[in-house]
Amino acid sequence: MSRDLYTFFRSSTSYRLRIALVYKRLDYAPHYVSLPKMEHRTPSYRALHAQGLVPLLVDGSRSLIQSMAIIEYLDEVYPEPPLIPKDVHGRAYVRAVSQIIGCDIHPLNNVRVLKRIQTQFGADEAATKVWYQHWIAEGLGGLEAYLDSTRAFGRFCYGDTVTMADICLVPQIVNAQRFGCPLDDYPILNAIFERCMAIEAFRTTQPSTQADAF
Ligand SMILES: N[C@@H](CCC(=O)N[C@@H](CS)C(=O)NCC(=O)O)C(=O)O
Repeated sequence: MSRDLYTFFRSSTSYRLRIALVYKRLDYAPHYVSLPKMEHRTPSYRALHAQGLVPLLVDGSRSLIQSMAIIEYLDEVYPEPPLIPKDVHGRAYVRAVSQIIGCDIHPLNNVRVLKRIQTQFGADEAATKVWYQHWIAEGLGGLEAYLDSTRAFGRFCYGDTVTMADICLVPQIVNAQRFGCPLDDYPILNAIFERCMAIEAFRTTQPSTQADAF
């Protein structure tokens, strides 16, 4: 069965899927969609992804969008190794951590949002960076406090095995590093990040390794 991933090297949501696919040892053919060249907004790409965003996964005959929904899909269809806990409280916790990143941090710093504050409010490069760094500090600060308060983390966000939460965390940290965000205040997140980066699926799929990286 064919499996096609539409991806952009710097896209953190694409990176989430690259990690999940490699972690589950699922082969895929990458199709590179350049966000700077606006390839995601072309009619031909929009015919595949109505929203005009990456990532898009075509798994056999099924076309799938939204990275967290796709990770849950992959986990149901290809259960080993699991990325979602079996226990109901664990699942709620892993989804909560994932959604702090996927719903409360990432959308505020997405390319189209950064471009919009520039075109509508005249933010220059420096002001855009301040905006980005503000939402990272707010988001990762809250996430660090949440992990610290629940004490559900171990080597990874939930216990000692990789879950969807780690797959959301690592790309967000990589992006924050690229924007020069101070990250010293997040010792729990940093330790989990380092442990994840020692795992092949996280390391070999990072933006700098991708064929479309520049
Ligand atoms: N919630 C979506 C977000 C998808 C998304 O916004 N992707 C970004 C790249 S990380 C994108 O395509 N941005 C293009 C733009 O903002 O114009 C998901 O998790 O898949």
